[in-house]
Amino acid sequence: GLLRIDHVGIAVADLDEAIDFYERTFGMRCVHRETNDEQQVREAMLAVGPEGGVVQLLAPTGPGSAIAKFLDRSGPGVQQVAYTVRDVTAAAAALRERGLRLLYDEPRRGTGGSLINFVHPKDAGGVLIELVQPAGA
Ligand code: MC0
Repeated sequence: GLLRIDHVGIAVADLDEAIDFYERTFGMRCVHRETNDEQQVREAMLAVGPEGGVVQLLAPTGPGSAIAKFLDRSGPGVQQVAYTVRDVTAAAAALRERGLRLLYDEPRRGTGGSLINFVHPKDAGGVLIELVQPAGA
């Protein structure tokens, strides 16, 4: 089952500019930065507050990136909602059994060494859903 909202992912064209906007406008704090070559993204995690969740800012590193395609089609905005799970393989299997298309046969590497998979947005009411099994879980 799902444990909690892991993060909300927002596609941006310029990562540094977006970090600056979130920090200065909303007082969020950038707690992590990473480049994920497989996903072709540069990303930053911004903590909402001491007990709040995190917002993930995602910028493309190349034209083949899912984020580049999203920006071309839709412009900047919410690209995904991610949920924390204990076991991403089991969670993916359970959703597949309920008829949803998962994007990967096997989990791939996400932020901070997590394991991730995605539900196709057309099978989830137009929302790209990410499943996140945190590192060490
Ligand atoms: C596409 N569609 C979306 C969407 N992306 N709808 C809602 N949210 C999105 N993010 C819609 C399109 O508008 C289209 O609708 C339909 O889905 C199919 O589009 P498509 O042209 O067939 O598909 P693509 O090529 O745009 O790919 C969509 C897909 C792709 C979700 C398969 O973005 C993907 O593989 N995403 C998973 C990886 C990813 O997002 N990586 C970046 C974050 P119409 O009605 O026009 O047919 S990396 C990350 O998140 C990691 C670092 C982490 O958190 O740990």
